[in-house]
Amino acid sequence: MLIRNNNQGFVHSLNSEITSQTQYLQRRAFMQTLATGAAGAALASWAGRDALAAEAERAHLPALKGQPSKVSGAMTVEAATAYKDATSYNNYYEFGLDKGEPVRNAGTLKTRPWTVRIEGLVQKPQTLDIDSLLKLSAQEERIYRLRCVEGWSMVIPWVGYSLSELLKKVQPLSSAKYVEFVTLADKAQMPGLRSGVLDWPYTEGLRLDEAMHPLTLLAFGMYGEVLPNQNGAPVRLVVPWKYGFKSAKSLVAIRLTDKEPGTAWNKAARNEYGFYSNVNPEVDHPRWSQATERRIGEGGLFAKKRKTLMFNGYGDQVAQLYAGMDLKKFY
Ligand SMILES: Nc1nc2c(c(=O)[nH]1)N[C@H]1C(S)=C(S)[C@@H](COP(=O)(O)O)O[C@H]1N2
Ligand SMILES: [Mo]
Repeated sequence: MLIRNNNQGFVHSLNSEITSQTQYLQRRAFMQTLATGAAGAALASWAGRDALAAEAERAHLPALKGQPSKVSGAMTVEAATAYKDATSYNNYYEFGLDKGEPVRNAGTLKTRPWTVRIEGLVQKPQTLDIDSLLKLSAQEERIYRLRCVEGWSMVIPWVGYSLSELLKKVQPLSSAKYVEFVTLADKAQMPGLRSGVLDWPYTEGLRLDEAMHPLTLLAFGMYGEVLPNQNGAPVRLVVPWKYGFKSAKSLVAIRLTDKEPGTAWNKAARNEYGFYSNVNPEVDHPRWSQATERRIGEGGLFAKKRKTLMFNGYGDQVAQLYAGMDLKKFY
């Protein structure tokens, strides 16, 4: 990423301790009540108008199953980042380069109608309407850490299902080795496209086995609600053991290929952002260390930093994908 050493984000986090885990749990309880049909009672006990608006929005998101993730190791026991921080401190360059810009600018993103093409080296290519994609598999909630390459992290309860569920349905050909993710690039909706920082559309890529790993999530919601635009509505990728930029927002195509696809950040700075981009405290970014991170929401500028964990703490689940690979060379 660009070095953007302004303190804007920490100002946000200082002011927003109010929306927290508690409020998140209230929202979830409210959603579960909705699912059981006792919406009226829940509304009475919940912050009225806000809840009504949110309810209309959430209608797009199938009710969560009561069970937490089945994927072993997917949940972290750490407290979720405050909702307000996670939705107002964002990287989404299509809506501006500063962390506070996406929340202000992403209102112009139109998330319906929306289609996602699944194409390339598959038996059954298809173009799916977002609402069909949403219902393709059971949604579940997964609390993942997200570690940004710039040195901060968050803990977010995502809602979605494993990308592998979709890939299995389209049946990759044996020649398919990689998956390329293409995101929306529409000048009419995205003021950030005027910037030449990246080569639009923002694209990302994974090796097929990484894409098929159960931790790799196709996310439609967070904190029990549909994704806010600035977080990548209506559908994004979340790859928790890689730096945040691999988690491409607002996907329009998923393309299976036989060659390693180019990625937006690798094209912008080849020696700084590799294809793999696994979180690795031992491999410094050429311009800064990756050994520690600041958890957004933790006490602002003077909070103690946390040690960054290998594979962002998901090593037990994913380390075997890289057995025998030199992770300094394949950074
Ligand atoms: N299309 C698109 N996707 C993107 C980005 C972007 O600029 N454009 N930024 C990435 C980066 S650098 C990070 S850290 C995460 C941030 O996700 P969040 O805002 O939901 O925390 O989104 C990633 N996905
Ligand atoms: Mo990032």
